Parts: sequence; C-alpha cells; structure tokens
Amino acid sequence: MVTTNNGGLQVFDSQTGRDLNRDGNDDDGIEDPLNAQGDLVWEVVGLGQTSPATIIENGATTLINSLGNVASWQVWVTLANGQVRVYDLTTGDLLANVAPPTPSLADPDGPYAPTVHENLVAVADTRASDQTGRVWLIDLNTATGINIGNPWQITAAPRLKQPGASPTLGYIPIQDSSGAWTGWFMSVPSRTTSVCRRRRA
Ligand SMILES: [Ca+2]
Ligand SMILES: [Ca+2]
Repeated sequence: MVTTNNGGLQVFDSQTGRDLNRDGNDDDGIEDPLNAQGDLVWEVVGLGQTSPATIIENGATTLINSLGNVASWQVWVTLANGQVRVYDLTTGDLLANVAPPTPSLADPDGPYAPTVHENLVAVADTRASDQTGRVWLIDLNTATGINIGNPWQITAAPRLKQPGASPTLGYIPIQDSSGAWTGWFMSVPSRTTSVCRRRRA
C-alpha cells in the first residue's frame, strides 16, 4: 500500500503479520514501534507536496535497482516542481527523476499523478512561463522524456486550459467503417479557477 502526504511517500506492507523478505521478522523494512498499526517498509521524506502515487508492473523496463535486479514494480509520483520521480516498489530506490520540458507552476490543487497508457506516461501541469495548461510525455520503459527533436508537449493550446486532474488516455473507434480502434485520444479536466503566479513582496 502506497500513500503520499505533504511531505513524501510511504510504502506499507498491506498484510500486517506477513514476512516479505522471509528473514523471520514480520516487521519489514523500516523498524516500526512495538504497537504500530501498520508495517512501514520504506518512505521518502522531504518531497514537499506530492501527487497520489501511480503503481505499475512493467516487465519491459530498463530500470535496475540497487540489488542489480530489473525494477519491474514501480511507484511514479509528480512533485510540486513538476518533476516526476520513479521509485522501486520493493527497495525504495530512486530509479529516475524526470524534469518537465520547461519549469512548471506550483498548483495548490496539484500536483497530479502520472497517467500510464501502454508505453507512455502522460503528465498534466501548468507551464510557468505563460501559465497555460500542458501535457508532456515520458517513455514508460526508460523513464526519460519523449523527445521528437524537441520535448513532446502540448502547450499554449487555446482549448487546453490549466489542468485540474490527471489526463486520461484511450482509444476511440474511427468512423471509417474499418472497425479499427486506432484513434488515440487524451482528455484533460480543466480547473475552474486559474492558478496565478504569486507576486513577490
Ligand atoms: Ca511485513
Ligand atoms: Ca516495518
């Protein structure tokens, strides 16, 4: 079980009384107080405001943890500064830290969890430079920003307002009688009130 709060990320063993690493001690990872309600396995503190976590299993990942193993189980979170961090679910190792194409504006309702769709990860934020909504993409397998000569991003699009939640990606049927489901779509909920850059005193 993975939780996030204003300070960071916590990973608990979802079944208390289970010995995850079979070392004879049910209290896995971080040693918990005697009467602790849960079994905290690892945590990261000091992250600041953090999005909900996106947990994935990806056998095709190229990311390797500190034990030298393929890091198939991963925790993806977005930080308030727009960076996306990828952690190994089992060890807590930081596997990748992916910066947005250009700085993003802190959003009091955000940041929003990365959305995984097939081999892509989509991140919605507000661009700091012009305060417009943006979606940018990360390669799921390598945890590097998608670059097509320039970083792949939708931004400064009149219909793409400042986001109010994570994007949704999917397919829609193409109306050409082929029956193919090849139309790719992305939907991004807009916020009702704009995020404004804070004035410096
Ligand atoms: Ca345990
Ligand atoms: Ca523990």
